Amino acid sequence: MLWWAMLIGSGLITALVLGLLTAAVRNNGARRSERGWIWGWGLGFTGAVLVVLLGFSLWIGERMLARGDDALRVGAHAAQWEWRFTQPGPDGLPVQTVDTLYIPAGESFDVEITAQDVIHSFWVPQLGGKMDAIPGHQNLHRLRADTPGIYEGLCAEFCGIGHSFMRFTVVAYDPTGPIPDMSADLIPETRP
Ligand SMILES: [Cu+2]
Repeated sequence: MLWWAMLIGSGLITALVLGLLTAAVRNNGARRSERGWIWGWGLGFTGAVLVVLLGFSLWIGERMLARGDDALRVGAHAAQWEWRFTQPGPDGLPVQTVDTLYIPAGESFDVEITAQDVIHSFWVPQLGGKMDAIPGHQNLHRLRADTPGIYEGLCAEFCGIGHSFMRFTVVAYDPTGPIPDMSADLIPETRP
């Protein structure tokens, strides 16, 4: 939603600039009031668009912060070179998986991001921004998948020779249906 608002806002300003360029190229010598252009369109219009975008992004950004409410919590633990995820299993109890995170679609969830060895970075481009995974420290990151589907994620911080293997998958399932079969991704020692 923020992305679309930014696109519309910057599109409006780009249209204004292109319109002015076209007018300048086609100018047949007629002089218009410079003052009106500068104050009205140059400052008034672009300023209004930027203020609306700023207000909107503050409002959306505030709602995107992880906070102590009752949002679902999952864990993402980075290590050279894999991700270990903790999330509710089929019977509601937490289970650990490797390189695949299962979350319900349509609701916000917080990821507790930690690291084993060096700094990694958790990133699912389609769901939101990046968050560092730092050894000895826990970062919280709020995300949300609006529709069920499979979202690709990756480590976004160079973390050693196996860095490019640190890709993972987020499976967003329909919360009204059954939880998908996770058995292939369960960590062997935690397999029931
Ligand atoms: Cu990494």
